[in-house]
Amino acid sequence: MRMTELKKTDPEIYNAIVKEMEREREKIVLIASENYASRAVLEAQGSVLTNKYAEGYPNKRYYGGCEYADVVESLAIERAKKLFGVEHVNVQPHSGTQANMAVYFSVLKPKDKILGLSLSHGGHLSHGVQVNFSGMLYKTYSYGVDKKTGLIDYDEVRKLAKKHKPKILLAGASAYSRTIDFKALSGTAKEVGAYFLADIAHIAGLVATGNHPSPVPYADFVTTTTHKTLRGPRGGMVMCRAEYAKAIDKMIFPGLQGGPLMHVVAAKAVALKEAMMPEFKRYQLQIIRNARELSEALLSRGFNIISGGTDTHLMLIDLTGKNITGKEAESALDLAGLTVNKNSIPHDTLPATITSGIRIGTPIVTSRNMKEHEMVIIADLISRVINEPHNITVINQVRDRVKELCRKFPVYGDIEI
Ligand code: DSN
Repeated sequence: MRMTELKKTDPEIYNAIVKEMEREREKIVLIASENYASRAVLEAQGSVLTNKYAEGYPNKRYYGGCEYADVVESLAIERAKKLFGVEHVNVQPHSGTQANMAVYFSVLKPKDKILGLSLSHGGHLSHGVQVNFSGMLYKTYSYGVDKKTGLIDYDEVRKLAKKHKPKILLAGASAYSRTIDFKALSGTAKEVGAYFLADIAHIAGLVATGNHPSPVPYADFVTTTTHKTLRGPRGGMVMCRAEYAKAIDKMIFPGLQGGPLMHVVAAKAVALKEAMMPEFKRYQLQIIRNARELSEALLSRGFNIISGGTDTHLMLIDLTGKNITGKEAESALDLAGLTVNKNSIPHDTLPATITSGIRIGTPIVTSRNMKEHEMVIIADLISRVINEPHNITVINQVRDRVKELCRKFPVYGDIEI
């Protein structure tokens, strides 16, 4: 994977890629929604399949020469079906939001109602936020987490569902650290005659390996991205019962998208194969162990974690007692080589551009083979920076320690660019 041609043809882009590689190698990335795709995934994504138009589906294409595109897409579909135990899969969505859009467009009309977890309580833009198409087209309602416990209050969801009678009840989150009770939510959906959609973008890897209960037995539709805990290429998928297969396929193409990104579909197939390996199961378990250890180590250093900890790959830290905003914490930590994202906390009084929290996840550090021992070190480094964000000596000391750790746990060590 040597980019000799790119170096000659477009040194500006080449240099940006070299710098990005350095950044990924030399920083400890704790962004819960990111991961390091394997070299095999990168190779498939960087392949000649990017050249191919393959509008349609395997054996039903609108272009000639699709025989290898068919091989690739059929493998991706079969692997996803097997991995998640679903009846039907569409592997063409370009993103998680487009996967959700396909579900909405398949069963809703404009102004129909949807009920999902509020963005400011850990939900996602595409679950009905006003500035997103989902909030513009539909009448949206949201449930939140309990102020005291930080947990989804399932009785409250039921009350809201009975009051608003949504056509879709949505489960799934971007910044909720606890196990989601898909069974309870599907019961509520049934009770009010709503479709039940589970967006498992964040926890797909955990679900695939039995480290989080699967929504598949209960949901009408399950959507996901493929690049978070699943560790594949950037993209999405829709999974559903056979009865909705035609509607979903028709909505993805020709409804919402044109030609599928076949190089990305190939990389999805590779990631799905990797996800069936025993080491992937061990990897997912270690993600959770690392998150638990990190959250305990942060708690013991005086941090406040929403809901008091985590069952998954992430945690949401409430910085209100620390005299620092999420934005300031994000900058100071990044300067020290620890990359996180600012994140609203439930009932935040600051805007989403500032926030009172940061979100921290362990998928990437676990991909680097770091274990519980390193999580304690990372908690210590985070704590030092947050306690003295303007102390350049501390920032430099932490940065050196981060570099040392990154050298000990290399990533993409076999890739020369
Ligand atoms: N916004 C992404 C995340 O970081 O969770 C999900 O789309």
